[in-house]
Amino acid sequence: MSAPQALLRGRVISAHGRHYIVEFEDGSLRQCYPRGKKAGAAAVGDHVNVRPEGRDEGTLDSVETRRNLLYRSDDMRSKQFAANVDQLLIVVAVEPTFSEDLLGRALAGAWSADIEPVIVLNKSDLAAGLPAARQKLATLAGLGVPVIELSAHDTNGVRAALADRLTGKTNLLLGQSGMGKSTLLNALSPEAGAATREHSQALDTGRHTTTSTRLYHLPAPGGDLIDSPGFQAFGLQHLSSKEVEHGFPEFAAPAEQCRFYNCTHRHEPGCGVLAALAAGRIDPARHALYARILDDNAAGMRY
Ligand SMILES: Nc1nc2c(ncn2[C@@H]2O[C@H](COP(=O)(O)OP(=O)(O)OP(=O)(O)O)[C@@H](O)[C@H]2O)c(=O)[nH]1
Ligand SMILES: [Mg+2]
Ligand SMILES: [Zn+2]
Repeated sequence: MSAPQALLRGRVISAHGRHYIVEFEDGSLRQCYPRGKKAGAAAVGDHVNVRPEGRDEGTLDSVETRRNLLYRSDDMRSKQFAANVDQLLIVVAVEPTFSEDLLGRALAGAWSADIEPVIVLNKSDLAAGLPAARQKLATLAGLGVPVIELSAHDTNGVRAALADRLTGKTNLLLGQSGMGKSTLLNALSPEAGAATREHSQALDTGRHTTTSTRLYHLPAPGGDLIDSPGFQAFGLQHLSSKEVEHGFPEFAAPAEQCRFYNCTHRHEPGCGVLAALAAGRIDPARHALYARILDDNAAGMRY
């Protein structure tokens, strides 16, 4: 009987249920399965230790402590998007219409996990709808979130707008289906483009939709980019009320004026946030979203 092989450190580049593809420092890949429950919840982007089995398989021995984990959780299920993310690229488009509710939730998820968010407004070539899309993003731009307008079909334009921003970072593409996440990835990395087809499913419309999350390496100047399937819900039930509040950075300064230290900024007297809302310094739609997330979470706790 031969001695067990030493552990190898790698990074999860794709996850399908409890089956992971892990990449190692020499660029080799192994299909890995968790051993026992302890290693059962790795996410794309996780650094893991793997015991090699044969030529191209392995068992996941442990998941290293994460810097952050972006995830969503609704009543029935929760989903890990990715771990150890430096920058979140939330992709919206001129068409099809995007949901401001989902966008606000994704931003709150990023801020509460201390991940830097950027909004990419794609399909700027569809000029007729561009002013309306810009208008929908005006409040968020006013909060200081970078909004990058581009057309994923214009490869040179995409590289000029994004390549430097992505360098040296792990970047996650997130957004509703059809916004152009995979098209953007293809513009930044033609090699990744070929691979994305394997992770997609053809729809009746002739479109392809991404079915699994995967990390790709970008050509020079470099960086990693994670493509993910479009989301249709973005519950934040794993967040405490204080963490939800952290997802609304414009509340921070006015909240210092609240009379009660545990103010929820919804109906308390002497609330600095409600005062700022009444004075027009906080956007009503943002406050309504904050209240909706807290209501969802309170309802979720009753199940
Ligand atoms: N006009 C125009 N169409 C675009 C642009 N970018 C992407 N599209 C089209 O939008 C459709 C959806 O693009 P995808 O890249 O598959 O969108 P996705 O966000 O990856 O969608 P899911 O994988 O389902 O989440 C495709 O038909 C693209 O050709 C753009 O800049 N302009
Ligand atoms: Mg896609
Ligand atoms: Zn308050």
